[in-house]
Amino acid sequence: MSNLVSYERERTIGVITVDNPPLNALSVGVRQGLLDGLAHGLRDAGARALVIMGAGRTFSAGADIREFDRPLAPPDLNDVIGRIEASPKLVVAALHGTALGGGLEVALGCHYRCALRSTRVGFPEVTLGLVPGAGGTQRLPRLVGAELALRIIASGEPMPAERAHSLGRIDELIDGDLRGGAIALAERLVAEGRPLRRLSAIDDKLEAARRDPGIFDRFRQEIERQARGYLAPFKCIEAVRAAVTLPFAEGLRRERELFLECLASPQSRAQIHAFFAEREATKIPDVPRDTPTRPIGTAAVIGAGTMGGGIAMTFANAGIPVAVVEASEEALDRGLAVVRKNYAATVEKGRLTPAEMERRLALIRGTLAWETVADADIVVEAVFEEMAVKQEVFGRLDRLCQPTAILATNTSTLDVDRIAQATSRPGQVIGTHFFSPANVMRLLELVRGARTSTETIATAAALAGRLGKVWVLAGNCDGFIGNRMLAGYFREAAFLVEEGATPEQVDRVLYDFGFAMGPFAVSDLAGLDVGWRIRKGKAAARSTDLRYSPVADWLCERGRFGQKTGAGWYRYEPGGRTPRPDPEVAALIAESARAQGIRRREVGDEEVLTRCLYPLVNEGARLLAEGIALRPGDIDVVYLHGYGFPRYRGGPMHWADTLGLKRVSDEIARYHRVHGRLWEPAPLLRQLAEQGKGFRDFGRA
Ligand code: 3H9
Repeated sequence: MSNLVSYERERTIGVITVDNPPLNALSVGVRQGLLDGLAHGLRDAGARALVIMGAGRTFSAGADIREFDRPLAPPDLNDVIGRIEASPKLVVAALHGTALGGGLEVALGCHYRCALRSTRVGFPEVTLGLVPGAGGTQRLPRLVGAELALRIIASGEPMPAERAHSLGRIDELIDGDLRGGAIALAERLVAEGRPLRRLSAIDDKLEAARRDPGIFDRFRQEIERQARGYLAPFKCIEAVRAAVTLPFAEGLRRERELFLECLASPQSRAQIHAFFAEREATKIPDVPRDTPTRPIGTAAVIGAGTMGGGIAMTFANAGIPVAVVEASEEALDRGLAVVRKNYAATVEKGRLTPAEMERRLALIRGTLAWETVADADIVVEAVFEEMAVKQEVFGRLDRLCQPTAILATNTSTLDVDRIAQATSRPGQVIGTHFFSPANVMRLLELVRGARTSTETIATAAALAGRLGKVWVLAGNCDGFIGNRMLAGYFREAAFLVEEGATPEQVDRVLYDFGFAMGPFAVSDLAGLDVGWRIRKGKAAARSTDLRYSPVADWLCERGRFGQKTGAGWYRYEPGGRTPRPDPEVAALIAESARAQGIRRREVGDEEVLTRCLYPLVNEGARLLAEGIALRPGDIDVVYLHGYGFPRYRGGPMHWADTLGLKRVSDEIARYHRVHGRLWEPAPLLRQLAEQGKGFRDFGRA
């Protein structure tokens, strides 16, 4: 027996246990171990039935994703599962923690399944750009019907054991001792002479779909919008269709073809990159996992504006009581009314019960009394984006808060160190840059000031996890990771329209690339006035010899703040959200081009794409060289979760790697020659390109 899988007998039941920490991924050794364990159990004359289970915290997280960058080594998981299913002795899967992907496929190969109530089961392959590849798409429809199987497989959402039990995916729920319960179940099944239920041989549940093959097209239409651009969800539909239209063995072959096709696709590589990048981002070299953290029992938020209200909801959603401090009764009432309205909208959509809404609202306490912050373990400031205001707030917080409290700022552009200077505890000051709407967007940029302590970082990181956020640590600079990179994206979008593109064309190209919206539609949604205010604050510092597009400022001067005023880069019908081209905007753009002596021309879509996206890559390279971002993957995580970069492209840095840095670097050098200093190539990008390397090699010797 391999040391990854063990066999032992208890009374008349042989127990095969997978022990491959941390999550019992089905690596090559585990697959071989399962075969050996099975053979052992079949040879063991004293064993009348077998149980397969996992040691540690989970049954199995599925195939070992780290093996996917090389050819799949034998034994094939399909063969392992086929052998389990063909076993002449009854086999029970005993699940706990998670049974995901290949793990669930192993369980479906067993004749019966039991699970602890806390177990979650599912097929997350689609989130990795894959279809289940070891029989999941063939056996699940035979267990629950094709229609439900489609939903489970194409969504990738894991399901709690109780629901899986009610659907017949799990035969028995067990409380307490899983091993004992599974052994007892196996004994009972044998005693009752129950049949070996081989899903490959059952197909009565497929009848409904055979009678109504239209379910596949209907499902395709249903997910088309949400899954726009992704390959895998549609391949999942094909695989389940094969379960309905082909005999089991042929269906299995078809599933494998589809799995391999997906595995070889750039999309899957991008999504697997995203999976590992998200986990890697939480590893900070000088903040090891065992860094002490402070308990966070209560919080306070300063400011009840859009951000403050959203941040307060985030705390309440995680069950953390939060005080919201405002300067005036009116602002407080307005802010809390928005919070209530947001919750009510969620209740209306059926995603929250009214009782839960009240419970969360009860955790949010509005107040005008600053002294309330004295109770908080962390205070998040979300006031007006101006240094003097922030410093005044932090000075006050420093005087009022308990000495151990963390003081966090939600600034998106200002210098965290200067804010920290207003306090006597710069070690406890950190940037927590939430994205709007803060209660919805998953990204949290934690910004480390020069003196932020490792304990403060570890505490904020642990809190971010409790708040359900994906977090990335950024160094302190203007715009941190996300917004600093974004400046070039918006800048080039504005230049492109001056040169002859239209806002509709630019937005269409980026939409087709996979963003939910292009830059102009996003600006109109977010409101143009915020950026205008920030630009006005920085106008004096702006270099006059650099090209600057005044069109956004002109729009604001005309009261065109975007959707909320019915006009911005586009115009909107009263109450409408559909952007319509506006001749007034076209005239302003033309005027700006004239004033700058720009000869307008036809701009190709490819140029639109590279002019908008290469600045992200170039600035990303600078952030890496400066140490503001620790890893290219961190930048990708920021863009995937904060800016709607399509996950199937992996983030800007991964995307650049897929194009090849030579190509990106050459093109940036060309833009530099044509457009000047704003396109100065980042030395790191040039260097990696010259060495034939990618960002993936950054930091590796
Ligand atoms: C599949 O099964 C294909 C088959 O259909 C067909 C095959 C032919 N492999 O997330 P965590 C690592 S595709 C390798 O922090 P949690 C992870 O990177 C697979 N490594 O824990 C991390 O490493 P590190 C379908 C894996 O408790 C460590 O384990 N399955 C795998 O927060 C801890 O992970 C999936 O897509 C893996 N399968 O969450 C499930 N899984 O410490 C993917 C994890 O070095 N996994 N690692 O950073 C998950 O969704 C979560 O890990 C899980 C636990 C929810 C299970």
